[in-house]
Amino acid sequence: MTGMDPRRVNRWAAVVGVLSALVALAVAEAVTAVMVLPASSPLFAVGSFVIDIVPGWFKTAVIAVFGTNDKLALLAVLALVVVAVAAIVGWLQLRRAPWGVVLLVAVGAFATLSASTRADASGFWAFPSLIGTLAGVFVLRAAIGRLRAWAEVSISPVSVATGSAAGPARGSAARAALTRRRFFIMFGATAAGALVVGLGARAINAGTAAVNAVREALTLPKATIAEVAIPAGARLDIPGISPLITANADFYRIDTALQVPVIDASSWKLKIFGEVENAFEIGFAELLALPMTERTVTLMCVSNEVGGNLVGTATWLGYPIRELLKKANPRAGADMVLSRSQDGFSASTPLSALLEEDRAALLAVGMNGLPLPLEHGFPVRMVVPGLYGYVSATKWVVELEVTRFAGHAAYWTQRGWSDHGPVKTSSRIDVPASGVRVQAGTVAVAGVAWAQHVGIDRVEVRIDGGPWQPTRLADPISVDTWRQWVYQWDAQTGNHVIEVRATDAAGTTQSERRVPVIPNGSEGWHSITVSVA
Ligand SMILES: Nc1nc2c(c(=O)[nH]1)N[C@H]1C(S)=C(S)[C@@H](COP(=O)(O)O)O[C@H]1N2
Ligand SMILES: [Mo]
Repeated sequence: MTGMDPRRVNRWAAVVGVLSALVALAVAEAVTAVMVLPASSPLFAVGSFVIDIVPGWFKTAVIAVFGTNDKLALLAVLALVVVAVAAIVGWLQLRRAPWGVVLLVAVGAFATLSASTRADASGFWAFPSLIGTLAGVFVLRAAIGRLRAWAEVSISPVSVATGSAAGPARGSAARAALTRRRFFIMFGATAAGALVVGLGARAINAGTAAVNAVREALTLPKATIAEVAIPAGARLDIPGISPLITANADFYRIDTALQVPVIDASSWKLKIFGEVENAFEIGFAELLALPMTERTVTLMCVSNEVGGNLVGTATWLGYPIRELLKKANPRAGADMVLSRSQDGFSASTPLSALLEEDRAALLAVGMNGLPLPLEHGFPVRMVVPGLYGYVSATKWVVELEVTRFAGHAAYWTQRGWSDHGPVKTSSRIDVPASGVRVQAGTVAVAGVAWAQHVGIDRVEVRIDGGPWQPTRLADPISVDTWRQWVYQWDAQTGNHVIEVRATDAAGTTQSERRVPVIPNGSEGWHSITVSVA
């Protein structure tokens, strides 16, 4: 390895620029895949942005030339622009550092802005471009550093400087070979990694986008048995209180899925089998053709700490699991239904709870008027009022096996959680937030309380360990939903502790003793501290 032609160094710098763009895009695709938001990927966001800003006559001209391949043409042009700009980024970083980084960050900022200003964007849409840009900058700086090390050793006439003959020249050749090798190892490993991650993530995102398109085109049937209209008195108008119905986007999400299962509804099937007389399968279209029931139900996670937010209420549309089980006709002795999801999660639900005539255990397809969001189980999940999610609410459900508790366990029950998971009566203070400062005078202390399938009877609060005070309860939707409550507190100056406790319709009052979430749910009174000025 002797003297290195500066033009060759420039070419490699340009290639390094392209490598950093590749890394940025691959990482962005991966983040997009993890977030299950295919449209937030930078190439598509920028592409959509371009479509929005080009003038109509230009669009018409492009369509005239490329016909239905217009989108492909746009993406090809974008790719060319990316390669060209990336080459400049690499060259700038080598010859005019840090301007390469500056240009890359500027392009990244543009992509971030394009993604986060899409009509349907949420704050999350900025993440793929942001994190991708950071990764690109990291690789750009590291790889240009190695290129520089290689070029410097190869160009500088070490033998002349030291004045000695063959020895140092050989040493310099060896150093040149080493720095060259180090550059190519880094380059090769990074390029290969980016290709694998990028293409893999792109495939996942394409699959997600396809299923999203199907989901969005889906019209759910109307419920035959509709939820009774939500009573006007069920909502208290208090700023900061949990909304009576949790929006899908705000609904807590708990699952073991690293990658949200993406299921093509048309090939979805539910198998009902095990200790039954009549095992059978049902497909999505068949399910939608059955008379649907609508129910507003509060769902909750056993891992919810006292005062936590792993709880939400939605209006679910689905078919009663009871009817499917009746058709399958369980044999005597069976006492559990082991439901399994596409991704290997399982839950053990008491057969009796699923068969109860007045418990709306649903095979749900709709959530708050829309097909289930992918994260919440599209196309079909279970919802069973009164039981924690881990023993009842299987998302992406594909199997119901009728079996027995004796000798069979489910995903979490194999890991130390209780076989049975009835929801414990709980209450939470939403406002004021703990630790805040409020003005002396009348302060609304408010929140929610729930005792699914039993119902809430009363909620009380007490200040600084004083006597329990009744709160005003909003009207119930049903025993399966939480109830808002409020207490108008005459707040006096100083620091105060406020506690809440609920009593359910069976007469059981929440106990003060704190119990950890494992094995069957937290217990204890939620308390907050506020300072009154
Ligand atoms: N397939 C699958 N379904 C699942 C889980 C899971 O990990 N995988 N978690 C369960 C748990 S523990 C809870 S609390 C609920 C949460 O449902 P959500 O994410 O729609 O709020 O889903 C249940 N269903
Ligand atoms: Mo859970």
